[in-house]
Amino acid sequence: MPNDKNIYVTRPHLPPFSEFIPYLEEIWESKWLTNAGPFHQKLEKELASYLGIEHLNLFANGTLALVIALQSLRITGEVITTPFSFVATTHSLLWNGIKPVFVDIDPETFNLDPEKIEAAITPYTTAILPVHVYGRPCNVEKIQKIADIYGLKVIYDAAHAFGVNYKGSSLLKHGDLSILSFHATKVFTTCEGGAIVCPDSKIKKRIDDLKNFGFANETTIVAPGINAKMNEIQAALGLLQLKYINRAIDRRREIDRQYRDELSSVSNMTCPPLPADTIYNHAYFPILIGKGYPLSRDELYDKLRQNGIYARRYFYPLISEFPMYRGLPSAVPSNIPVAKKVAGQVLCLPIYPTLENESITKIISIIKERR
Ligand code: T4K
Repeated sequence: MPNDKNIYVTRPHLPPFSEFIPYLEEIWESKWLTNAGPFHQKLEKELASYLGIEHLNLFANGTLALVIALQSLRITGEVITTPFSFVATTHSLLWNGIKPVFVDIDPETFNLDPEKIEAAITPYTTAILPVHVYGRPCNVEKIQKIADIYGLKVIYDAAHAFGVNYKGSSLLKHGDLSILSFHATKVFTTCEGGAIVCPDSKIKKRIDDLKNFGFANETTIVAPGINAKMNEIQAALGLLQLKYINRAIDRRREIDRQYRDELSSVSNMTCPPLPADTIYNHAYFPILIGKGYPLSRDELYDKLRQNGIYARRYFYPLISEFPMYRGLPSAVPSNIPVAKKVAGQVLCLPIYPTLENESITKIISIIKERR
């Protein structure tokens, strides 16, 4: 259980409670609690407009959004993906009876290395499932080029990439579909929640059916769909969150700058540079601990914990090391050496809008203290 004195890797940015009450009153009054109610419909529209995308389907969480995204495009066989992510990425493949094929990551972006994708394609490959890890854009151009040559679908796990803009437009416009997470730990939250971003209304309708048991209308079931709907209370929180989201991201940007200014001079420790051509959401602040730093990554992690600072080793262990994946031929460490190295060096520092300057100073001074 969180303790107020501790500093966590993240905290949800909640709007003033008093402003949420009128939304709750409206829900109580209407007795409309779920099944694409008015707040749900409004949030889908407002999010699409805020994010600069065509269509968006709200979900109960990001994992179900991933599972349904794969189903909506009828993905089967093998899918190429990254071992350096949260385990939900590949669990969504197993839930669809699909075999994950791990490909190594790029040491700069921490995302799938496009140069290594082609070698992993087999006659069974139907799609690529890259992740914009920490909200940092994948090499979307190169990935699309490979997908076009081999006739593959691309579904982006954009769980961390809310609001990220790449080369002048939403990063979420790339690929066939993108999924978002609105979990409590994310830049934009509805407690639990998620979305699929899709380019046209036809696929939106199919996704809407799949997340509602497969109902196309009152009497027609078109697929063995699931219940993955977002409820009205979550959607109302999302609408209120949207009013504060720009300020929240601005504060994250300030914190990022402060860490970067203070930590970039620390030797044998790197703050990966901000992604190029990107308006970033500052969802995470990863640092990499190198060999000459006085402590190992895990020793620094422990030292911070002893001081009440709960930094996190996202994403260690690699997904490919978990029991349900480690037997796969692509999970052998020699196939994914960069991912293995980064997972052993990375530490994500606390970053969230209500993180106080005093706490930032404390974190920086512990990292700079060379013992
Ligand atoms: N794809 C990717 C790439 C993802 O990263 C995720 C989720 C998904 C897909 C799936 O999306 P969802 O189905 O979750 O929508 C967290 C989250 O549970 C998970 O959503 C997230 N990625 C992952 C990266 O992080 P944990 O196990 O690290 O969470 P936890 O409970 O340790 O929370 C971290 C810190 O956040 C706590 O120390 C304190 C703070 N916190 C957390 C919660 C839940 C709060 O202040 N309030 C809260 O309510 O997994």
